Amino acid sequence: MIEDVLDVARNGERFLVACHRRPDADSLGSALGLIHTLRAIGKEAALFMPEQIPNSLLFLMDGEKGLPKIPDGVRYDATWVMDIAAKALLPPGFPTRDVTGPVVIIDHHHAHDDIGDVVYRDTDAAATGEVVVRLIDGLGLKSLPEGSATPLYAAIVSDTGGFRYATTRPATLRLGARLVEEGADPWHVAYQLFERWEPARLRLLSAIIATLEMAFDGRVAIMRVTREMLEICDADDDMVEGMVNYARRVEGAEIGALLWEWRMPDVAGGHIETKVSLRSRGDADVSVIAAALNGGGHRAAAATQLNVTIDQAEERLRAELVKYFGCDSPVGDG
Ligand SMILES: [Mn+2]
Repeated sequence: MIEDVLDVARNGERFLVACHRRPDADSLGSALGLIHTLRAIGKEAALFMPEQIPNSLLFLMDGEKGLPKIPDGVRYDATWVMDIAAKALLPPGFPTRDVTGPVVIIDHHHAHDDIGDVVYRDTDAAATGEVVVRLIDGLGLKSLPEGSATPLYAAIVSDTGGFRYATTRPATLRLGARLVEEGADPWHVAYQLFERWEPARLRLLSAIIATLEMAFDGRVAIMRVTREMLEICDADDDMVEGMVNYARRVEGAEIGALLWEWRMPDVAGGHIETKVSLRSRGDADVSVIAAALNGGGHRAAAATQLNVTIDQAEERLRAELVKYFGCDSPVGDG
């Protein structure tokens, strides 16, 4: 409940704020928004950031330094983790309980497992950034804390695809207006998040689009990205973010899928698994397909990771799609 969360903020003095693994704009933007909020009510707040921040999100940091690890002997009154639905998504090296204190979850996903001692999850919110604004209002702050408008605006713009997705409600747009009134610059944020692509990323997009295959009578668009493609394009994994949306663009496709050869960062020798990202335009529920493959997500966006080769992953995906549609993909389709 929101009151429990506000009590944590009021009663503690020193906080740690973390994002989910491989932070995105909502996770990092809401973390920074919360940090500015905690400081505005006179508390100490630090960002835990053990991973490299993607280039497209560096503008959010605005002089803020993340802690790659916790200095010896430091203890927190509570640790907040933003935009996280499952324990497996905690950042690498997340400190133990004696260091973190109680763990507070602020999120807008359906939870996959029990995580956190105090949980505020609003599955109606378009972004975790929206939930943070509710905390700001709940704490009775008269205006948005200094430095919070841009990261919170970025969080919402990113998770709504630029106020385009079905999660965009009148309240979301009003909140966007409020954040712009408080100093967020729409073009600056959109440019950083969506429009500023390195040449390698465009080359990678071109290579990914070249793999497009249509299946199930045009109802499914499947693309892939391999380690070889990344190497040839001189691209890195961060650049794959959002590529699956191009599969969803195909007219007539109800589901877009991207199969991605993923090098496990924590495993020596670079063990490779396959990530399967799924998108729908709203009619198909891809969370059902992802769940059948031990993954999860929303109706319109879901994913899983399989410890198999990319070809085996495609076979398993197609088998689930056969079950989902109740029909076979016609031979020669594509
Ligand atoms: Mn989010």
